Amino acid sequence: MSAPEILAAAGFTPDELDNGPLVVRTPVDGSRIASIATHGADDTRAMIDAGVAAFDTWRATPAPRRGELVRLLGEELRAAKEPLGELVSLECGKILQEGLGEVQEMIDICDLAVGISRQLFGLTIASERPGHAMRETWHPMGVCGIITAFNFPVAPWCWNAALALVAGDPVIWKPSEKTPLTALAVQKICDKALARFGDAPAGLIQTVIGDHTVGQELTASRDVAIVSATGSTRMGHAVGTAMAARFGRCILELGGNNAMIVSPSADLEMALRAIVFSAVGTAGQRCTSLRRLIVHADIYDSLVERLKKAYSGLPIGDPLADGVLVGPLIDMQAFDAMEAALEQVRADGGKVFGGGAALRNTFPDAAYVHPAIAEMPGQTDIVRTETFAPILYVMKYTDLDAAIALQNDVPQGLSSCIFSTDVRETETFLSAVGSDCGIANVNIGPSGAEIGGAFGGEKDTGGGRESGSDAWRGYMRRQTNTINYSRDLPLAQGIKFDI
Ligand code: UN1
Repeated sequence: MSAPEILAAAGFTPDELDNGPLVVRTPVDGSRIASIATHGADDTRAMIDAGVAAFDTWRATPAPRRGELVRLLGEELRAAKEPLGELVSLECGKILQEGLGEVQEMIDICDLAVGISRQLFGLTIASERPGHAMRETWHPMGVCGIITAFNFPVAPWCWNAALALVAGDPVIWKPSEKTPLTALAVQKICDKALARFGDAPAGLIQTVIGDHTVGQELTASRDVAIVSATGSTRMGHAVGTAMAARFGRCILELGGNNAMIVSPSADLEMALRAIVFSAVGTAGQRCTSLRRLIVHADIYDSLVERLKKAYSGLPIGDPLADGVLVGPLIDMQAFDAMEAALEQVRADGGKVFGGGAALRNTFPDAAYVHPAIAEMPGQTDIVRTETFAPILYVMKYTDLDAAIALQNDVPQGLSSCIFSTDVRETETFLSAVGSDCGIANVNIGPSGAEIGGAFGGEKDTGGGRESGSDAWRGYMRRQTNTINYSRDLPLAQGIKFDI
C-alpha cells in the first residue's frame, strides 16, 4: 500500500494532512507525508481545563462502567489493527509485523484493564483498638498527562491510558513530534469508542500536538495530577524535576542499556535467535533492545562467528515489504548518532563488523543502516551510553559474578537476561546479588515484554512501572481509613488524654 492509501485507511482526509506547520516524514523513504496543525500553550491549558471538568464526572462513574469504555476501545482497536499497524510502520519505520505487534499490545492492555476495573482493591488492616476497623482504599487521582516517544508511537500511550481511564483519570496525550499521525489516528479510534459508550464527559481523552513547550505546560500545571513519560533519560530529567518541584506524581520509563549474559551451558541456537531479534529488531530502537552481549570465553569465538554470519544475511529494506526484518532508523540524526558511536568504538580499540549506510541508492533520503557488532576490549563510556541504533557491543567474561557486575555497571537499569541451562547460574542472576534491572529474564531476550508484568526499570530508566501487575496503583491515590464502630474513643499507642 502507498502512503496516501495507508493514511486514508487510518481515517485521515486530505485536508487534515495539510493544515499546519508540523511536517511529518516517513522514515521509509524520507518523503513528506503530512504537514499538520499544532497546539500552543493556550490550547494545552484549555485541554487541561477540559480534563479537570471531565474528572468531576468520571471519578464518580463506577469503575466497572469506566472499564466498559476501555472494553469498547479494545474492540475498536481489534477492528483497526491492520490499518493502524500499517500506519505505525509507515510513520516510525518498524517492520509491519512489529507495527501489528504494537497494536496487539494495546489490545492486550485494554483486556487487562477491563478486568482490573472490577477490582481496584485495597487492604483491610488489623486495628490495635477494639471496635475499630482499618482499610486502605484507592481513589482516582486527576488528569494524567502521557508523553510518548517515536519508537513505540502507540502502545505506551495505551499502557497508561487504559489503566488511567479505569482508575478514573482523564488523559491528555503528547506524542513525539516525529509520530503525531499515529496519535491522531488513535484519537479517532477513541472517539468511536466514546461515541458508542454514550455518556462519557467531554475532555476525557485528548491529544495535544506540539513540541516540548506543550509538555512543559503539562508538567507545570497543578491541575495535571500525574505525568507519565516514556522516552530519553534527558527528557525524563526535565519531566521528573518539574514534577518534583510541585510534588506532582510522575511515572518515568526512560532509557535502557540491556545486556545478555551467555554462559557455556547455554543453548546457543536459541541464544542466537534471541540475540538477533532483540539487537536488530525495530532497528535497535527499542528501549528494551539488546545492546550489550557478555559472552563466556569458552564459547565466545564460535558464537561471535555465527552472529556475524547471521548479520551478513539480514534482510534490510522497506519495513512494509514482506520478508524484511530491519527497517530504517527514524531519521538522519539517528544515522549520524550511530556513525559517531562507531567512530568512538574504533577510537576505544573496538572492532566493528557491519555498520554504515544501506540502500542509499534506492532511498537517498532515508536512514537505512547495516546493523553493527562491536567487539570491545572493555566496557568503555560509549558502551555505557544508550545509542538508539542497532549496535551490539560484545564483551568476554570468565567468571559469572564479574559478568553480573559488568552487566550492572551502567547508568540504566531497564532489562536484562541470561542464557544458561545451569540453575545455579540462572537463580544467582535473578537473586538479590544478580541483575539490578526492572526486568530480568532467563533464556529469552531482553525485549518483547508481555503486558501482564510490570514494565519499567531502575536508575536512569526512571524507576516507574507501567502496564501489568499492580501498576494501576500509579494512577490512583491511596487513602487509609480508620473506622470506629464502638461506643468508646480509645487513642492509638495507648495514649491517655482524658478531659
Ligand atoms: C519501548 O521500547 O519503549 O518489551 C517499549 C518490549 C515492548 C515495549 C518496548 N513490549 O520490547
